[in-house]
Amino acid sequence: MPATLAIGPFNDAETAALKDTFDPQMLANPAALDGLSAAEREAVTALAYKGHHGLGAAQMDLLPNLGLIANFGVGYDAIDVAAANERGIKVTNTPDVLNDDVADIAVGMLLMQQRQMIQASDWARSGQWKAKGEYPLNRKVSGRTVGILGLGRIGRDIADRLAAFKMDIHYFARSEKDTPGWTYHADPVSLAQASDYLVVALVGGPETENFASAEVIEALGPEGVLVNISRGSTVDEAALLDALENGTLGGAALDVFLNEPNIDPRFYDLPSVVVQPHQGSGTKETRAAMAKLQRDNIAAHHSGEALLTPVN
Ligand code: 8YV
Repeated sequence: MPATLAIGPFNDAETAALKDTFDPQMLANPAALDGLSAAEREAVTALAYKGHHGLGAAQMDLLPNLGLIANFGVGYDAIDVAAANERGIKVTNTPDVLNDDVADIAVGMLLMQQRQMIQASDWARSGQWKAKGEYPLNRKVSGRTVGILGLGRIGRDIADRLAAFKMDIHYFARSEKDTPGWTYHADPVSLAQASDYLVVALVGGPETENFASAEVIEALGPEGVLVNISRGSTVDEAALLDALENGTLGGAALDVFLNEPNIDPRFYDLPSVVVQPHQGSGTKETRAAMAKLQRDNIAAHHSGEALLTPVN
């Protein structure tokens, strides 16, 4: 079989399945490519990729016979697809199988933020419930207005869930969708103005960088909450931190950040922020499905069949 290489922080189950199927060399990150011999690099025709380190032209040039980069994840902003195109390298991702989990965590984080579930849990555990009585009142979530910034597959699943919370659904997308009863906004600032909550569900990459801008954050306002399950790059993080610190934004619930996992420590000092360690797709069931889809794409490539989920 042609050689497969695996790069990234694959867990034990993912590693075992990759080894069973393709017996790849396993590298921790793209920088480790430098440690391979020329013969090892030349043998590689498919790459199983996981993680958020950049994979660009320089790394692709170290693998002159590479035909496929199979990404573990729906977002492939770490991979330079233009550079892959120039070299005739196909790229695949793992769409759809993670929609439910990511939508679940977006809704869960919103509830955690508005119902102050972390602080309320501490209140009970620390004895304050017994000593001081009932927890201070927080905010009602059902029936409010939510803006979904990016109505792709995951954005739509989030909207469907929040519709069941009797919310008024507003959204921004590149074009208006067939969504009776939901309100389209061509401008993210107008979306934020209309919304109590803004859920960022954009794809990552240069086109969406800082899309949730300082103006969008300001328009959401002092009672507003920003939820981000997409990529840290989609939100102007400096403006977000300033707005949270000076109270011009009410709160945030974030699964993604710039510079993960070395996130800005200012987030830890803000009680109005729910912080999650980029675990949107992180269930055993979904990660197994993502890993299988990645392997199926590699198997299809090696046997000359059509790729299941190509992105280029
Ligand atoms: C990551 C994700 O793939 O699918 C995505 O785009 O962000 C995640 O599911 C996961 O963190 C593994 O790197």
